[in-house]
Amino acid sequence: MNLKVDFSEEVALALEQKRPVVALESTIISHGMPYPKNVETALSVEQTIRDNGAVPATIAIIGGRLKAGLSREELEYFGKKGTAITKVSRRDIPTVVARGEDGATTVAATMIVAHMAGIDVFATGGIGGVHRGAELTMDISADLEELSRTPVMVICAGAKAILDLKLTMEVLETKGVPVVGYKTDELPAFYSRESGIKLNTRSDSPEDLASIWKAIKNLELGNGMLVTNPIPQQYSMDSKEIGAVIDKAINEMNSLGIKGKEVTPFLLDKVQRLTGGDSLEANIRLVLNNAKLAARTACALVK
Ligand code: PSU
Ligand code: MN
Repeated sequence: MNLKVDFSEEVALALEQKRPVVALESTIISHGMPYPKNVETALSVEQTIRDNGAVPATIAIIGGRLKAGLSREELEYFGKKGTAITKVSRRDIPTVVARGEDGATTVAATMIVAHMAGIDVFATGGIGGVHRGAELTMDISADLEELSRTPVMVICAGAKAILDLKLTMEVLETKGVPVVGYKTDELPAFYSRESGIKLNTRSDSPEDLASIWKAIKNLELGNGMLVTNPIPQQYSMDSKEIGAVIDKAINEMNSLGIKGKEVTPFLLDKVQRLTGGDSLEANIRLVLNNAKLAARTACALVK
């Protein structure tokens, strides 16, 4: 019995039988994509995980309770309410729980709940990181700190160029987070496969990812691990084109004076609007690709 987390029946049974489980975040649903594409995507991500032999556990807070595994109705609720739901990172968890409120969990908060639930593998789209201009604003996502202190493997497609990718990599290095390129020597930049930033570690199979993960656990290092899985070639976007759109979005954000936790959702929304849905399609494809790799890695882990 886990007193901290409420499990769906499917997730509880899978964990009890030591079958592979993959955690998923809920901020990507409420704040990362528009309705109804967000709900459609959440459902197909869950299906992809099942098709690849694992059980999906979408993480969220409902009525002040930490949840692992949401019903279709609950996914629909988060998708429909969108940004009206509180975006919950580590610092927001106690308030939302104490007040019995609902919350959509970011990468950081999802890692925390996944760890409490006993789930090792977590698939998402992109992580938060060091924002451009952070030398003045100090805007560095709590996702990076969490990767250094919570033992969960996060599988993503790199990070969006709304961030300063070089500084993001520096902070991850300082904090001792292994960043592993899946079948690549370079950090993928979310919408495109290349960033020009070399990675220290490359892995070419789910079994190898699982073995690196087991070393972290066996040695009790206590930190997480970041796997960066490039968007499939056929969906990859032109990085110059998307770069220009991102510059425009950042200028608009600065002129509006948007700060703090609103920054990332504002930029995600702006970029999607400015590219007329092309970037949304790429976003969906890369999340599905990450879900597949996460499921295969979770399967390799229980072998
Ligand atoms: N980047 C994306 N899509 C997302 C997010 C980031 O490409 O949906 C979300 C994730 O939930 C991530 C959060 O954990 O934004 C980071 O927010 P912040 O920068 O405020 O820490
Ligand atoms: Mn921030």
